[in-house]
Amino acid sequence: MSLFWFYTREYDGIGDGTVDQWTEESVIRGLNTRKIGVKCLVLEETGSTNDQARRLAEAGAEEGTVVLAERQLQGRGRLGRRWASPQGSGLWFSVILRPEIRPEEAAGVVFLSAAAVCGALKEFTKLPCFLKWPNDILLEGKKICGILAEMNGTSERINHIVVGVGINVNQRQPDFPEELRGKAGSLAMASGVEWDRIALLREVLRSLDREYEDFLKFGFACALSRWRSLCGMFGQQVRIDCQGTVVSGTALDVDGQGRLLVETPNGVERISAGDVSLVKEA
Ligand code: BT5
Repeated sequence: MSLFWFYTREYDGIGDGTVDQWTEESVIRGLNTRKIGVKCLVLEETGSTNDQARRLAEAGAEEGTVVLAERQLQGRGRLGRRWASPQGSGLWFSVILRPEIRPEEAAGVVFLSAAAVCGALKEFTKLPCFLKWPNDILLEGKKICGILAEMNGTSERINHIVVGVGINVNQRQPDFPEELRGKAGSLAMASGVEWDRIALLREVLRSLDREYEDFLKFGFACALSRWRSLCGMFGQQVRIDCQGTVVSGTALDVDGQGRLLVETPNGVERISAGDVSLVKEA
């Protein structure tokens, strides 16, 4: 089943001259996680790792299986938007989860994943990354990571959830399509150095493993409290595009179901879905 792809790259100017070894083995060896990363499929190129992971999940792949691609040709975000996934500079991967929870609790997976990735990025880089509702990660006001969680199941039960994570690691501004240049950033752009992508991936997988375990044990409230501690938009002026309707006000908090509470001139509104822009950046 595994398609191994061996990738080597000399570091440009930093590091100790070691090379990235993108193999299943290099990703999961000594990872010491309980679930996340039990198996890893490394692809040179694919349409979308979420689609690959969905196909594997439908064929019975184990919980915690990771699908990673060096380049995505049809990387996507929410509502079918495109996700720029060029070769050699980011981390584009998806994880298969099979939580034994009710479908209405599945939103917890979105929050635990965002908190896990943001926590790992902060820990690994010491850069001031923060969360923007519900699951974007920003650094210096630019989006450096997006997460796309897709559920398969019925109103009664979840078959699987695929959590797709896209992290901009070593891109420079010209690597982004022109329309993203003002709003997309990367760890390298903010820090001036290139990062070891495999080491970062392993940190993220470990963090996901811990947060997932806690979510299964302690529930949505636990994931939300971790998410809150990494959120950088409370108290800020926001503008939320809810598919046509626009809500403007001050972001206050999230409620127990993860809805965003916004103080507006008409009172506090609860937002279930939408695109948030920070009117004044953090
Ligand atoms: C997201 O959607 O932010 C979720 C992105 C998830 C990508 C991962 S990569 C691995 C896995 N496989 C996939 O096919 N997807 C997942 P959304 O909130 O809808 O944001 C999409 C918007 O972000 C686009 O419309 C652009 O404006 C912007 N964007 C696109 N590519 C970007 C990039 N590389 N960095 C920052 N912003 C980007």
